Amino acid sequence: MAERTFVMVKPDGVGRRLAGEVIRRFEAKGLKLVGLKMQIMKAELAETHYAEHAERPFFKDLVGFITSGPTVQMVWEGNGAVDTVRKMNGATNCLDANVGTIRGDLGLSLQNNIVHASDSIDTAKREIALYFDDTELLDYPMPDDAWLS
Ligand code: FUP
Repeated sequence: MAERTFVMVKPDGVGRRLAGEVIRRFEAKGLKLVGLKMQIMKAELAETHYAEHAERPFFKDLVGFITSGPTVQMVWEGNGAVDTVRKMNGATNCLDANVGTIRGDLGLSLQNNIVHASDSIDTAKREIALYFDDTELLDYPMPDDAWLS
């Protein structure tokens, strides 16, 4: 199976009406959308998602922010999907992110940085399983698959 990664549009991204812009960029790149949903995250799920940061001083703020409004969860598939999406998102702090990236073009904040994406194939597996059942992930051909392989 082609590589998959987990992406989430955060409450600032939804609130600033940028969910479509985020999706547009990954579609235009040639990645394939295989899962999509939205939810206002509960604190327990947010704490599990960000468990690696549990001891960090910004953890409470981060959980407060990510549970503060609607978020969009997606799974994107394609060659090198994990690294490709991380590059397209840009550096964590929007002020450090290169122009041309989502964060570099669309944000000014460290915490409110529009989008999350898995940082490795193992993380992607863990994060996809946190938000999606297997039945919610679609396996289908795209007419342009041959051009993107
Ligand atoms: P990233 O992998 O780019 O999502 O970034 P991290 O996993 O390092 O951090 C997760 C989130 O915590 C970031 F998206 C923003 C937030 N954060 C802060 O609010 N303050 C910090 O000092 C570092 C990260």
